[in-house]
Amino acid sequence: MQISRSVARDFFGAAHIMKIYGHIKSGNCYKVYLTAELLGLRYDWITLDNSKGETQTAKFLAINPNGKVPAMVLPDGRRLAESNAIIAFLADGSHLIPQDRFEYAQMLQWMFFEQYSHEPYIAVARFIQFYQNMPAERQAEYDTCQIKGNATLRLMDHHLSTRPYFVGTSMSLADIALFAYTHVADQGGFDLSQFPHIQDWIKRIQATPKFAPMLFDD
Ligand SMILES: N[C@@H](CCC(=O)N[C@@H](CS)C(=O)NCC(=O)O)C(=O)O
Repeated sequence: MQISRSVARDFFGAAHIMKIYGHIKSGNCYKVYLTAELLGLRYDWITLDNSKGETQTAKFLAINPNGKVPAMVLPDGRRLAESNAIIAFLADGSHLIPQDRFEYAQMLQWMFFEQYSHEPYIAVARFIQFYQNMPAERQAEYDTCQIKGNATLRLMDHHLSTRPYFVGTSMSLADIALFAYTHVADQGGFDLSQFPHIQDWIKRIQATPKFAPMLFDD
């Protein structure tokens, strides 16, 4: 799959717009896709499937030596990895980043929370169940992910019980970072019907103008 947005190319075929490397079914990559779409940015999307080893080629390791997607290359050649860093770059100066200094720090708080207390359990359980079809040797790890992931979902549900978004009164990068793997958490065995405030928040995000769903066909 290659998603291309108004690509402008020079005589030598070099793109004048940024390139984003990723796999849309990956929540980390989907964060970047959703942010770019919500902001109406122009970009070339280059699909790399990490489950097929496509992130370990010499060509891609020259872009991200850590061998993980998403990664971004700017038209001038500068490279950036880590989903939350990329969306922070893309959304700089936009309505997706709070102006207020304290709310800005709260947004970062939830983005760090996502990487340390959410993704390692909810995304990993999804990987084991949805991609690997529950290999016996990962059952214990999966069970731990259920305990830790459900604790995270309870915390999120409680937070959302008194507010529409994670920070302030409008959607921010904190919501995008947490939405990516939460809205497909059922694919990792999590029962979202137990979390009504998360369910309402998911619907709120999906109703946002220019919202782009995760694509499941490639
Ligand atoms: N903290 C990184 C995690 C990136 C990540 O784990 N990417 C996975 C796909 S979701 C990957 O490319 N894995 C390939 C590998 O580990 O070889 C981020 O937020 O971008």
